Amino acid sequence: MFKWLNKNDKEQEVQDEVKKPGLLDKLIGGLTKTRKEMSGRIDSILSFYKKIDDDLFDDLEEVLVTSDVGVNTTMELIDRLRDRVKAEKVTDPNEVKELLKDEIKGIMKESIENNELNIEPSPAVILVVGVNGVGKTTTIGKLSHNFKQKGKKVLIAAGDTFRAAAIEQLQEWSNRAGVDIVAHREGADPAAVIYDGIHAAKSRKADILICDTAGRLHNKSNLMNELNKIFRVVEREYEEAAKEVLLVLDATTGQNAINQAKVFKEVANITGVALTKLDGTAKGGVVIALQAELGLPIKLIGVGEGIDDLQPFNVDDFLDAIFE
Ligand SMILES: Nc1nc2c(ncn2[C@@H]2O[C@H](COP(=O)(O)OP(=O)(O)OP(=O)(O)O)[C@@H](O)[C@H]2O)c(=O)[nH]1
Ligand SMILES: [Mg+2]
Repeated sequence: MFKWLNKNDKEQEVQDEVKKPGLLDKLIGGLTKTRKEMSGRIDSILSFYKKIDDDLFDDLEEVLVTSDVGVNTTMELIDRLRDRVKAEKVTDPNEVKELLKDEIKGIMKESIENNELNIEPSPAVILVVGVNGVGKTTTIGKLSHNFKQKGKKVLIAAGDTFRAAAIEQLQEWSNRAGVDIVAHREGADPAAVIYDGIHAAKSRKADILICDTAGRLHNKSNLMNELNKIFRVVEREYEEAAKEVLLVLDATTGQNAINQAKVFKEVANITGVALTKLDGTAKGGVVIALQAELGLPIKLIGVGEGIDDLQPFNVDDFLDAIFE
């Protein structure tokens, strides 16, 4: 069976290289673990059954739930799959995988119509939020690089003033990406940094201001207070800017990422998710839960630690990469 999988992987890679070299390759490479886990288990089930019956659906349900797809979404998917199998009079278990993939695409597209960052028209401000260590600073570095390559003028504000090292790390990324940064000292008021960032963005005519924030989640009201102060400054000082509140989540944490998303959704008007570290995990199913179950648009995905390892999220490419 693995031979079969490997062969298909290769064929897909060749096809994709012709279509879009680079990005898709990286996506397919980064999602190897998720593909083996989710798609591999689905293949085993489907090759085990000779006909499509309730047991087959039960087994599929279990794979989806244990892949962090989310219970409600799994139920809905299995229902839709049953209907589809019945309506199209499908009898061969081997045909079920393609139908499942199709239904997952459907459910993800129906939940969210638009996975684009809210950065048009310029100027725009992106507030990057999320708990410690999920990859906020790295994502800001990669994102700055991507925007710069597209000819945008980017400015970064070092709103994580909790540690000196956080400011230095962001400075390093700003050098790497070749964009300007506004920073204060360790311990400064984050809202004051954002204030300065906004005024610098205006005077330097930046297209996009990207703001780092500290990810301390001691408790919900503390987080809410800190973020609200920043949001108020942005509303008051940069009314004209397009606004994106980007929640960064670490895909390797699976269910924890879902729980963090729920908390942040309660305290902030999250407009998008950047899901990092998809390269190191078999828990890529979390993408489906976040978008279809929580209604949060996945806008960016991290597939490595390098400056080029951040991609816009595309449902079709993502599911093709998982389900090959
Ligand atoms: N493999 C992989 N590693 C990543 C990715 N994104 C971030 N990382 C790594 O995750 C670690 C934490 O990243 P940071 O950007 O410092 O995370 P942060 O959210 O800013 O952390 P704090 O500032 O401590 O709250 C670093 O070692 C990054 O290299 C990714 O997409 N893939
Ligand atoms: Mg950081």
